[in-house]
Amino acid sequence: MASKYQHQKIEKKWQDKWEEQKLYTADDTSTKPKEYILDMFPYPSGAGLHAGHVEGYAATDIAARFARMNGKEVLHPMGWDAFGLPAENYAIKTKTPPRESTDKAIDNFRRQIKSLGLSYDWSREIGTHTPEYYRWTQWFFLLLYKQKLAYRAKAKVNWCPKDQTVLANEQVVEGVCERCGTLVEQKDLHQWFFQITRFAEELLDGLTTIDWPESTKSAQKNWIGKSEGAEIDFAIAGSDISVKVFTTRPDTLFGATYLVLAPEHPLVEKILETLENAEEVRVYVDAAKHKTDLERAVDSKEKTGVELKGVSVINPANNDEIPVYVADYVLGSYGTGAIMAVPAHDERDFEFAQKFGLRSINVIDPYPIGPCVSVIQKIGGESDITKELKVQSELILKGERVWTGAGNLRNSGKFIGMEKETAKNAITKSVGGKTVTRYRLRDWLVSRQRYWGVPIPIIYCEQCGTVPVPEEDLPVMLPEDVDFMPTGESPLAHSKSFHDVTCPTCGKPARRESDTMDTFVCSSWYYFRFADPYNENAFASPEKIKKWLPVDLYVGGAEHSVLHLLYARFITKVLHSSGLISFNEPFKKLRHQGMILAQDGRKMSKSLGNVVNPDDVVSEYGADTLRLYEMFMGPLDVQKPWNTKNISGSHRFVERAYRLLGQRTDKEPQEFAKVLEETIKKVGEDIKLLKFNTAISQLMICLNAAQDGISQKSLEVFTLLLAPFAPHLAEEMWCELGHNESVHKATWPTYDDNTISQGAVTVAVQINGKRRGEVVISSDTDETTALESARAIPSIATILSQGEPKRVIYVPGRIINIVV
Ligand code: ANZ
Ligand code: ZN
Repeated sequence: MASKYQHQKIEKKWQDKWEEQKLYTADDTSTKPKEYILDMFPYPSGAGLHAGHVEGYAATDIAARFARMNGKEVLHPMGWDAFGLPAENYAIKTKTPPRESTDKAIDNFRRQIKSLGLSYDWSREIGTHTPEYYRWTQWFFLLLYKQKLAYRAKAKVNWCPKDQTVLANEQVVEGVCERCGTLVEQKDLHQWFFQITRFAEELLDGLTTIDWPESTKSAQKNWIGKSEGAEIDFAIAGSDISVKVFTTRPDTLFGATYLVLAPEHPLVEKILETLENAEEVRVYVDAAKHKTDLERAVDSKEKTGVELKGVSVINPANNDEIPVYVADYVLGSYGTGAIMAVPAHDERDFEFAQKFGLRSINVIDPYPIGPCVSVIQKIGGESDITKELKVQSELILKGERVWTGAGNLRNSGKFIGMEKETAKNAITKSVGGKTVTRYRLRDWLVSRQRYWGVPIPIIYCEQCGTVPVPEEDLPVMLPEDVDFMPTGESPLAHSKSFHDVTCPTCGKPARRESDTMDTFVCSSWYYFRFADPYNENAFASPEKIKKWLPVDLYVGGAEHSVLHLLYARFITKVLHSSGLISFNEPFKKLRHQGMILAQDGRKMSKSLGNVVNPDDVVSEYGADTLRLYEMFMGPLDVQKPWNTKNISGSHRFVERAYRLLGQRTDKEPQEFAKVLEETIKKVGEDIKLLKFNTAISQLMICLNAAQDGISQKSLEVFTLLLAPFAPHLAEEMWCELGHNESVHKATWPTYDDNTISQGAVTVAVQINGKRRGEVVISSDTDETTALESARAIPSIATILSQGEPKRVIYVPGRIINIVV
């Protein structure tokens, strides 16, 4: 046994051994219960691994190792989300083909990830940019096409008129092209869509069945944006045309004092020439083209609009003639692209009405303020609060304040006095309206006018029209000899060999679709492929899918709360409804890792020069130290700043644990048994809850308690507990303890509740008299050991790393107060 722990040598040694022994290969034929533990596979950027990657990967690795030690057959794979815009941009800048730069980045990522000693089954590695993989991405496209879930339609895209190219949303910076600064336009082009909206209801329903963070579920719910409302027709005065509006508040129809059309509403174009202010309207409509829906929908923005002079519509409830406006706060893509505006009960309408001097009629008697007013009148007395209430409610009743709450109808003809919810149906019916359910969710636009992506497997033939590439002709290979510099079209359109084909149906010359797919298509199904990565006859066989899926634990960044996680659920639902799989949610349990900030509390970024490179930490302190440090920083899901100073704490822990080998004794102190049992219990429970920071605290307590000597048997147990967190260290110790088989194939220890309940006490830990936490120690623990135990609390460790305590006041069994 070497006296000092040589992490470089030891970590490399075990990594090689593990690989040689195929220790982490998931066995398809195993009869043990399975556990599928998955990380969001990374985009292999040229910048290499980020401290945030390490956090998520270390977390799932602990869960995977723990599951194996608890008798599970674990599938824990890794791969590369390799297509995408950054590689293409890099190619344009440096003239390196995207495949070259991507493969290089992958090699670097793989090297970095391997240096962390993570227990991935590398035999299942996949890359979305390989023909073996993207063949099946194309197959998925065809599956959707056959079910009419993939279709082509015109859609608005960001268009740079100077570069003659389509821009992704992230390439539009404050309305101008990121590359040349030209004002970006919204242009109508033919695009491919996946009809995710058909699954809106199922995507909502499924949320109640999965163990995901509430914030993520609610983000998806809002994105889907279900609302129940009504469509009501407003006749144009003096014509037989009418405008259909969508409203969630038909109960306020009597308060509708004007109507608003979205700038892209077809009626605007149709009646433009007949308007008294045609020119003014045209200028406004053109200006709106430069804004994205997101910019237009911002609530804080001042409302703009133009009246359509010369037209008016009839409010069908009371036959009032009301004016019509075009305004960009109404979106063309939602509802019917037209609204009835009710300033008295809608904030946006109120703001607009104020600006344009439009009427506001209150039609809902504010409840509970309404009854309050009558109570005030009855009592006669007026406190400040009741006075204020009265002022407010009078303003509301005059339509000078918005009331969005409950109440009964006023100013509403025969519906006066009716409760608002009841009135919704009654009024809709009385004006011949239709009750409808609307979703904010839009179909998924999947085509990209880009080179570095999966070719869409479609052929256009003059005779046969749109022809899907026959399955047996897949993959449609991405040509490697193209000029990927930007022009007006997809770069693939310029590759003659790619572009000119014969029609698979009639054999005549035809043209291949030159767009590629959104990379989110690649990542919407990759978790299936890990179950059966070499299958040449299917994206994965039914048996392997049944064996491994769904994913039991999925960990990744919260930035994927919507797009990726929604698309993956959609694809799973498509497979389910096609009868190809038996489950309808891909990820049973999801957790996000919190962002790791730089030491200065800001986001790590190259330009700020505050990025931590995991390679540096691994070479100086070792992978185990880095893993322990990141897991000890705080709860997994919270944001936390890097602190280089604290790394040495984790490093000391590794060295002290290793030294225990030399502290073995036959006469282990009696109390230690209890601490060890407590540690088995606590660490196991915490891992199940992914509370790794507190699990490590407990390991530190146990290590401190072992300083007075530890038996061979106890040290074996301690080593087993250490294994998921510091796999190299534990393996080395296990070997030194005389075992031939890997610690990672050993069984997780059990504990005896009886031992634990003997004499354990909770001691409060204070810093300068302020409570900072507690430790569970035996009632006869001495001061030095108690202080060491207190150091295992992260906040205390941080404080004590700045200087040793001035004084310690210790009352055994009660309190330890540290004066600094
Ligand atoms: C009249 C009304 C009165 C409305 C009232 C609200 C409150 P959600 O709940 O998000 O579905 N709306 C309809 N289509 C719109 C569009 N294309 N662009 C912008 N706004 C639109 O919102 C539905 C409400 O948003 C609808 O109900 C409509 O305003 C507006 F006291 O109609 B409401
Ligand atoms: Zn044809």
